[in-house]
Amino acid sequence: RSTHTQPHPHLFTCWTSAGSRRAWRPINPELNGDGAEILMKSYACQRRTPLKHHNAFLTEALEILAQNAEFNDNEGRSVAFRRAASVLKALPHRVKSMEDLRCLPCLGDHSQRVIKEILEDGSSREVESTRQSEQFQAMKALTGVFGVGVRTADRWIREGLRTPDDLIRTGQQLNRAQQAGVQYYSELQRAVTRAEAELIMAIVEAAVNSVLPGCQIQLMGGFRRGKEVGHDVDFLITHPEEGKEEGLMLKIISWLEEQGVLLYQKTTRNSYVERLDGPARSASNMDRFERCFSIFKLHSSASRSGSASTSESGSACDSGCRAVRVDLVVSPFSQFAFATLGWTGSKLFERELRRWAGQEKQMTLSSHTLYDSKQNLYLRAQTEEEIFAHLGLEFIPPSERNA
Ligand code: DCT
Ligand code: MG
Repeated sequence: RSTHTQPHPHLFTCWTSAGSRRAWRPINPELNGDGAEILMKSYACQRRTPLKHHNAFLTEALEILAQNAEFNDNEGRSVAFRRAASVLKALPHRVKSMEDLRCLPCLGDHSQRVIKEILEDGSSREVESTRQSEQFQAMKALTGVFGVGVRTADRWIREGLRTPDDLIRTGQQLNRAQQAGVQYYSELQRAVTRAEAELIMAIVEAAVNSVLPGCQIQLMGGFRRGKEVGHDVDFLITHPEEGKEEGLMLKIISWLEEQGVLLYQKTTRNSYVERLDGPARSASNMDRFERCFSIFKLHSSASRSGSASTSESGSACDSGCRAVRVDLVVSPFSQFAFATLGWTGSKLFERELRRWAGQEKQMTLSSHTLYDSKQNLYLRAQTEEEIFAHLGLEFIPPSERNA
């Protein structure tokens, strides 16, 4: 089988033999299975990635290696494994042999070796030894504490600490977020269900409506993409009259505090001013909206009550009540479409959108704006559809952004 110069840099089609004739096959994923190759575009934001897919047995393994690379502060390697996993999530069938991977983009040598071993032996030695390594497990446990990043966890591990209980036992200096993280550890480890997310939505709506009527409130992140569980609940809030949203977060927080809903909160104010900041993204890619990282106390019959924690860390509030991580973001109305796109995720989908904008379109995309460097102007948008159109991309609905 010979390959041919690609007709378009983002179309990964294969040069296939059809009798004596060789031709670019018009490829339709629906036709796959009768020998037709799959058309797989190279940026995740050009593809439809459903939540449920056919290759979890491979993607979970690759994502272990991605996570381990993150723990080792190796972002490039981590993204390479995540891109490989993401391509497999977009395949309309289960991978049965290495032949099925012909012509797929983003599958580097290392990812291919891992896939080959799993296909042949049922598991990958590298993945299994990573999963079982003390270093990996300790990093997972410690970065699983709210407020703890890779660098801090790594320092603690070098000091011989392994678990959140070790932090308490040895009397580590913890900041306020980490203290809450340790206190509610086992609660926050438990997946948040959609039913719980909806209960929290009702509380947030009550808070927002009572301090500023007429706001729009949207459930973001994984729940907007159709996930049934998440590690937190993300909300985006705006008001159709630009300017009315200023100072809104503080009012919402006061209301929630009065109701005794908050176990923890840290609010950062909106620091984005287009006129002063321009389109450049901050190094961390974080947006700069008014934002509140919080832990809600949820009383509910829908939320499973009474954590059966036996460890010192993680004892939640009283039984019948549950701690849940909640992120609140307030956006000016004119930036709402960009904020919506930026806060829907997945993280890889967002990263790929920004990479597409920069590399293919000479544009800068953030959760605030889209800037066109060739025309030297900001491209405005009222809807996500308009942003995809500005970027020259087919619109991908949230439920298919699970890259
Ligand atoms: N986000 C991003 N880049 C990051 C962090 C977040 O683009 N580094 C965006 C994408 C998703 C959204 O913010 C919410 O983030 P998370 O809650 O971390 O992700 P999630 O998809 O909602 O995952 P989960 O279901 O586990 O909460
Ligand atoms: Mg989330």
